[in-house]
Amino acid sequence: MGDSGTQVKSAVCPHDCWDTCALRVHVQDGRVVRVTGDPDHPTTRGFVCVKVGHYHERVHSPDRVLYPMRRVGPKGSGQFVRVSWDEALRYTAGRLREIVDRYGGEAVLPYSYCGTMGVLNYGSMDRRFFHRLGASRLGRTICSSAGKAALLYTYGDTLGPDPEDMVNVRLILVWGVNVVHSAVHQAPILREARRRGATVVHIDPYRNGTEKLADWHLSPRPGTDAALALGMMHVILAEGLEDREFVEAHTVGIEALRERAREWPPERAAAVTGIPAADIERLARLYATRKPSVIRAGYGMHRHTNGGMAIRALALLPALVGAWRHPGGGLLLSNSGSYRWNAARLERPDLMPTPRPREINMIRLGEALTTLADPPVMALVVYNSNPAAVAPNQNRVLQGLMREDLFTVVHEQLFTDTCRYADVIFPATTQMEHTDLHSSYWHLYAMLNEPAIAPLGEAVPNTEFFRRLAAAMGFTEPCFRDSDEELLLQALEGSAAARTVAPHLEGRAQAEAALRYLREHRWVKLDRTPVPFAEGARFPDGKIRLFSEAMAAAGLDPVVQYVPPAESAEGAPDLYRRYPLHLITPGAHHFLNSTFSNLPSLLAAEAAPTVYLNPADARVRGIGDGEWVRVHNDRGEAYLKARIADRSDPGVAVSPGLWWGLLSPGGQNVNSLTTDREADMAGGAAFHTNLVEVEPVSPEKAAALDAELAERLRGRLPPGRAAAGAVAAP
Ligand SMILES: Nc1nc2c(c(=O)[nH]1)N[C@H]1C(S)=C(S)[C@@H](COP(=O)(O)OP(=O)(O)OC[C@H]3O[C@@H](n4cnc5c(=O)[nH]c(N)nc54)[C@H](O)[C@@H]3O)O[C@H]1N2
Ligand SMILES: Nc1nc2c(c(=O)[nH]1)N[C@H]1C(S)=C(S)[C@@H](COP(=O)(O)OP(=O)(O)OC[C@H]3O[C@@H](n4cnc5c(=O)[nH]c(N)nc54)[C@H](O)[C@@H]3O)O[C@H]1N2
Ligand SMILES: [Mo]
Repeated sequence: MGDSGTQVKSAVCPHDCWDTCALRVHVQDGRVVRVTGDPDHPTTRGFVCVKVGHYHERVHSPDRVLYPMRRVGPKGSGQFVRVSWDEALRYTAGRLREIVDRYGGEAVLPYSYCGTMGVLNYGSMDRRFFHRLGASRLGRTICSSAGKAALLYTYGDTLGPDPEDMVNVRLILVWGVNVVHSAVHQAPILREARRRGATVVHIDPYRNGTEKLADWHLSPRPGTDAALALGMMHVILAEGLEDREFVEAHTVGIEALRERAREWPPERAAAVTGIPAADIERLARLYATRKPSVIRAGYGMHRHTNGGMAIRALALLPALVGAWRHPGGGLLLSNSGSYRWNAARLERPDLMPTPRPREINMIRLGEALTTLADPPVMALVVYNSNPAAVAPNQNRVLQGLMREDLFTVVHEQLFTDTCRYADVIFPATTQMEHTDLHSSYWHLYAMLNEPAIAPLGEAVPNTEFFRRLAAAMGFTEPCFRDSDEELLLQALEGSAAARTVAPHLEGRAQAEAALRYLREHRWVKLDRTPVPFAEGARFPDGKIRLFSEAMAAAGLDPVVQYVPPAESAEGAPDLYRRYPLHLITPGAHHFLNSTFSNLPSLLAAEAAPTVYLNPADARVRGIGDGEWVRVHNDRGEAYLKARIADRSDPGVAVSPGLWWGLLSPGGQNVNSLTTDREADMAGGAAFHTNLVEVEPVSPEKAAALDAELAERLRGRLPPGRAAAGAVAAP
């Protein structure tokens, strides 16, 4: 008990973020009143980001969906009436059955991503349900698939060093990760490493504030990182700076890589990246000689049409200089391979019909809804995601969601953009109201979340929603009755967490011991080697692939190559003449994708949908700071407020997102401009590969936009804060 009857409970942050924090939840009279960071958790260190510091506002937001609802007005009108769970389930099951009978199971498409990263609510009962139904499978590519594929091709696993060990390395390349906005618990580690003598280099076309944590900032043109890495490899190999012993013992293909690197003298890399050749040489020498070193990579450079190859190029660097020998060294893009939750038990792929149903890439949702036949998509079941706001090529997506004959079911916590297009909406619990297990793609702590408050309204977790839907569909397999407790144990069976807690036990007994331990201690640090690739890769022969047969078989360059981004001066000269600005669209400081984008405090801090322009680009277009602009390309348009700042080089515009369309002038956000083209590996998304033009708007239009934004935000800003006021500096 804290003061004045406040109870402090423990929880885990569920969001799709590197840091996966341990939370302290302050509860008063059954309401969450405050959320803080757990001081006992080694990477959370007692603080949370500005977003999660407002999680309580999300839990008790007036936007919460608290009861099942059924559409009454025309599609997209946002008119719904409350119905009972029974009625909503009966109606949904009836419509799904009709569709499956007429078109087959593949006419149903699930759409989910990482609204919660909880192991159970991310994927368990839901997957069983769709497998049993024979629904189309969803390719969950929107975030990390291209980069993970590159790691798998190179190392056979998605592992990196322990971030806590990074305080002891002497060189950190912070490459395409937005530390101050998207990975804030990396910041104290960078500071501590520097205090101990490390050099930090920040490589990003967007000066997002992370450069202030670094000794040196380099600004490559968007989508050119593979060329930068190839230039570095050229210098390293030409000057004999590679770790010969490591390369010989633990890699295959050095001759092929040597040949490729020879084609990339620093001058060529400079012409592509815009980084002076002398800087590329300096970076290469620094990288090869200052040891131990780590590349702290993010997903920025992989959200491009050539993003898989960008990560492939980065992944080769630590193998060349033997950076994997040292704790904290190597490359950290993802540690998700460390956890080994029992996905097969949870998801039951064996329930799927043979042959397996078709897979639909989630970033091509608009296309799938508007053009697919044999069968067409007739039902869409959305949970853990807000596709109307987060998916690329938004006009196409909305066109699909507007189809009168599409049956759309949404299970949500809040009334989002996607809810607007639903036929039935079901209420979902937040992390404060349900149980789950968590891993991180950054640190190595397995964590347990238990409810801090009772579910609000009639909300249920994803697991329960699909349990109920399965019953309504008449699915009788016992696995559709597994409780959350049972699912926790299934997830833990054979997992790294269970093996850490109870190495002397096996199977069920081990899982039970792990769950008991987590209930008592809340987290456990995985017993995992600090040097995952010190003895080579996770392939049967142990060799890191500098040359990859698997890449060749997939039609990729088996070594590594730079291909210009599909939308760029080099990659599409005609398009570039019409749309000469490269637009990148990373996460905003106060929002997490489209999560948090409805909260008054955070909306006030972001103030207006924004695009950062370089002063030179603004000047030639007659655009002043704080003015509305129209940003457009062949896919669509967005009205944004221009901020003129030296945050990017000329030719590069940055729009942090994501605003809800419901709260944006014109009703759409920046994804009306983004490409739904697939990246070079694993169908990944290319949110940062866009060419656009930016133009000023008339004073009348500007006044109308101000009025529209104020109207959309009415009642959402704290008292005294006008809409579209000064944009708070992140
Ligand atoms: N505040 C906040 N935090 C978040 C999120 C959010 O939306 N807001 N999203 C969460 C999610 S889902 C994820 S996956 C992570 C993602 O977090 P990050 O890995 O940081 O990924 P991004 O934000 O896409 O981009 C990171 C940086 O890469 C830069 N970048 C873009 N193109 C290039 C390029 O070609 N080369 C290089 N070197 N850099 C480039 C961008 O300018 C940006 O500063 O963050 C999570 N955390
Ligand atoms: N332009 C642009 N677009 C992007 C990106 C970008 O960098 N630029 N980033 C992309 C990336 S990295 C990602 S990961 C995707 C993210 O795309 P999404 O996974 O769709 O992410 P969010 O916008 O956070 O929306 C998640 C939704 O899930 C809901 N939710 C949360 N928890 C639960 C739950 O337990 N149950 C249910 N049923 N619902 C829940 C939330 O209320 C929220 O509305 O967006 C992508 N979109
Ligand atoms: Mo993501």
